Amino acid sequence: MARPQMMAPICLVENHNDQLSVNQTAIEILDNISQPVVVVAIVGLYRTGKSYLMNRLAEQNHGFPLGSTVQSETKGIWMWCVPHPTKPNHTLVLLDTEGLGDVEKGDSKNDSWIFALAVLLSSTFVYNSMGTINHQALEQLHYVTELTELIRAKSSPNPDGIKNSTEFVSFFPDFIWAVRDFMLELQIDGKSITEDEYLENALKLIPGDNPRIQASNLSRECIRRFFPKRKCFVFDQPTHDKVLLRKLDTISEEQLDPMFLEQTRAFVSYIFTHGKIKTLREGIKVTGNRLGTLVTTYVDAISSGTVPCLDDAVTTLAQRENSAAVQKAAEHYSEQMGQQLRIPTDTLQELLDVHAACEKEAIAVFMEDSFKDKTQQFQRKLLEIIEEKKKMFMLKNEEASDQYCQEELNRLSETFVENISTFSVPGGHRLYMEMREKIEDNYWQVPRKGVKASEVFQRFLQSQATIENSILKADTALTAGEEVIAEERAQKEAAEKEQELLRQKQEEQQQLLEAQEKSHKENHEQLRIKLIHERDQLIEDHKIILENQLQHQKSWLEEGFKKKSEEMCGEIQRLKSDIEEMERTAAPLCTVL
Ligand SMILES: Nc1nc2c(ncn2[C@@H]2O[C@H](COP(=O)(O)OP(=O)(O)OP(=O)(O)O)[C@@H](O)[C@H]2O)c(=O)[nH]1
Ligand SMILES: [Mg+2]
Repeated sequence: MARPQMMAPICLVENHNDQLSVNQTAIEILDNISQPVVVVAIVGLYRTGKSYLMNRLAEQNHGFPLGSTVQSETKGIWMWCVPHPTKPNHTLVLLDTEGLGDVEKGDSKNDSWIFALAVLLSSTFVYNSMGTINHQALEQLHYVTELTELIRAKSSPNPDGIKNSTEFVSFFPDFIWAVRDFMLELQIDGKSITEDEYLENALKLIPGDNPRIQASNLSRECIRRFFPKRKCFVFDQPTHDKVLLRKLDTISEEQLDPMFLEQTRAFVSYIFTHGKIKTLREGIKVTGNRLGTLVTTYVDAISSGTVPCLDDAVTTLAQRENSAAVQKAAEHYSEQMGQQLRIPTDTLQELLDVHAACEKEAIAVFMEDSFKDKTQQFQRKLLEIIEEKKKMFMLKNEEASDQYCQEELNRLSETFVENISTFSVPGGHRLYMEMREKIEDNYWQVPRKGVKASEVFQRFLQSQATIENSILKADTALTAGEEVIAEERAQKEAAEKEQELLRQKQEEQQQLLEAQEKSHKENHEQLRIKLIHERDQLIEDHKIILENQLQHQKSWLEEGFKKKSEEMCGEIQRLKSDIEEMERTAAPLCTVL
């Protein structure tokens, strides 16, 4: 497994002349990471210590460059992949974004896109701000209210009327608000509160019609709706020395305020312990290379003027990975057949049994790596390839058997054939027959002759027919009657052998059919299990959404917003019936392979 080795961050999404584009070098780095990724993105106003905090997560002083002037330092989205410090075989991907709201920048639309991309790409989303969580801070977070226009969950609108944004919770990251240079005491009405309580309190809707209140309320509502898992960290000023403050990346830990150090450590440790693997809907875990595909798909959508859509991105992922899964599974089949098959096999059944075992494994390999193969087009492709390969192995098996049988028969009949002329004497036919039967006996004792054993011997007998006949004719010791009997016997025997061969062929045909039947069942079974699993994941997603909606409804009621809570009834009802419907379909239908 490729171990991520990045000495320094690299730009992932470039922002040039108000145009977003993907940096291919960064995508190549991601392409080489097959480990699951925990993705932490930080977003917030410019010049608020974001890059500094990300460097702490990389456990480095340097990395993401800090700016010491008021001009913003970071442009676009920067990426740093490091081995996850506490989860073996996981990669921690840090995404540092350019500061929002920089007056020197022209188009503020890009701010919204950077905000949306950070949400789409991360599993932990850190919103960074200075001072306190007040009206102003919430107004500045208006980007969150634009998400409904900037992100789509499904490519087509939901027919049953479940809002696009309702589904956000099933793929949105956990939310952390980092409050820097926090000067207040964590208290409400003289009572100590936790950081999380501070955040939750700040997110309570404020009654009133004032447009500013309404604006900040909208941010509050969106944060609560889209990010059910929320956390808050407050930080003291790193130091009170203004000069040191401007060059935090150059000073040692002892020069930092101990309180700030402790808060930073708590933040870092929380993310290392609780930062989840980036997961798309239906439990699809994101690896480095998947993340690369996501970035490319989303940024392509943005630059072509469309809205990034989760479902489309998943489809792109699935197409790419399912093709690779077919390839991998087919190779696995060939490799296993090569290893397990002892050619020539004794019987066709022996080959078919090995084939069945290898095919089963190959399908399992495919199932493991594939997803959302809705019409089973990839699985069908795999089966076609395996069928072709099986035919090739059968052919090889026949050739090997044919060759081996012929060699053995040649060896056993060598002297017999060389001395064939010695049978053209009186009594020669009896001798000839005795010798030939002896060869036949010996031939049948040779082990592992394989599927062509009878056919090869039959060929030998056929080649002997004229010889036998002339020996018979030349045998003056036989009466005419005896000659006729011998001739008839020879013909009868040949016909019987022919019949036997035919029977063997029919039997093999039957075995092939049965094997096909078995393989069909196996495919169906594995597919059924997979589909049930996918359906369960879907139900799980819906339950999370429902749970979140119910939670919401409850809190609106508690906070006295009865109308808001009532407005949610319709959607909640639809979600419930969706879930019931899915649970009723005990086994999802799969198209016949
Ligand atoms: N007051 C204060 N300054 C900080 C803090 N953290 C970092 N700084 C200083 O603030 C300046 C900007 O830090 P950065 O980490 O580059 O801030 P940023 O948010 O990444 O800035 P942009 O990338 O330009 O948006 C540097 O001089 C840092 O030394 C903090 O917690 N409080
Ligand atoms: Mg920065």
